[in-house]
Amino acid sequence: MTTLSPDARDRVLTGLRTQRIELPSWAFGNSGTRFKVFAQQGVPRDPWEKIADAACVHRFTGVAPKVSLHIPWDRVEDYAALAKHAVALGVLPGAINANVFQDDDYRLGSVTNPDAAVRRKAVAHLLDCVDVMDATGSRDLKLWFSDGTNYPGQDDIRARQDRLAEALSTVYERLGDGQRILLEYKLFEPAFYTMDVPDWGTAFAHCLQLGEKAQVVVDTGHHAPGTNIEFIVAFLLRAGKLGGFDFNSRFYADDDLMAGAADPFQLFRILHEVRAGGGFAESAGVAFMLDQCHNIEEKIPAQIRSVMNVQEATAKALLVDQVALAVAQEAGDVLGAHAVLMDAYNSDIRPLLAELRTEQGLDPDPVAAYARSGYRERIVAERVGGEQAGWGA
Ligand code: PSV
Ligand code: MN
Repeated sequence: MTTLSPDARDRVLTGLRTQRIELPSWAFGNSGTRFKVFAQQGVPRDPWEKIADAACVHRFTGVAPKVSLHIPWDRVEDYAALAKHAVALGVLPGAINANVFQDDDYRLGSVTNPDAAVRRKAVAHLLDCVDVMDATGSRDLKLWFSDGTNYPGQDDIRARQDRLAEALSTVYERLGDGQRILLEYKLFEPAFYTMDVPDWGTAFAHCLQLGEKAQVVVDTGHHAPGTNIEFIVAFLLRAGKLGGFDFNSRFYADDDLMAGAADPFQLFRILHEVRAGGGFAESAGVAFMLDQCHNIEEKIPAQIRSVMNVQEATAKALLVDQVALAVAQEAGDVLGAHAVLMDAYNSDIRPLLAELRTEQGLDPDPVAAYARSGYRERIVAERVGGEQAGWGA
């Protein structure tokens, strides 16, 4: 085991004790690609069961007390009752994700559709989502638009920006105290020629125009290969516009694989910038969310593993000796500064995390503890009949 100085140990433990990671309800449903969705046994049939699975992840990790909901995938009659159900299981509803990408009406876009009636329908859904937030006590409205065009000339790029700005401003006006819009960008897919919010710059510009209650959310899978995501994070934090993350891993496109699986070093670099920019402070309001799909692996342990990956990268980011780093940077010591980062990244912090879990009354190995718990066997036996939730249900 790497020997850590008492100061470093304290710093890492203190930071980890307050870290919170939010889980996506949709990660517990069946998912796949357009080629095949492999159904798994014991998958939730409704939002109540998805929340139960998220609560299970929290029981074993101790750091995931919130569940993001996706509307209408998680539509229920009584959202206050759903929130109560979550609280009874030891978790809380988190961000409300608006879904304006799955109706036939949205073929040419939602809020940017050339047809005003379709735009009105989309905006009405976004406003309904704010009603849901009022009922669940959620702070964040996460907006991702699949809107865009497939062919040059298909629609007027500038007019679509105008329509987007108008819709965003209507929703912004409806936000209550303490509520905010998190605007998510994505380079491509489902639109292939232009996306209406393709990158952080576009999201940032719209958020700036809207005001303080609008911030950008960085989905780590939504960039071109080779994009320096940590630069974006540093820039947004400095501007007070980093609202949160949708963490996941990608090898090729928007793969939605487990956070920290494809490139743990990138996750470390991102979290190092979060720390450097003060983003771990509660007052910074950065939401650390996962946005993943588990197509071939078991969902609950995959969520546990993902949470642990974010925790490990956070621990390494907290381990960076910022004083030594600043000294080396000021002296123009390129190799020395780089070595400070690499020392932290190459440290094995797993024993410290095990210690932290033990201190918190948790099993030091959450994945093994889950496997032993009998939860999986119980849901497989109990969740028989009904329709399993899927990506889109
Ligand atoms: C779009 O690819 C996205 O990242 C958005 O966050 C959606 O809400 C989510 O995925 C749906 O899985
Ligand atoms: Mn996302």
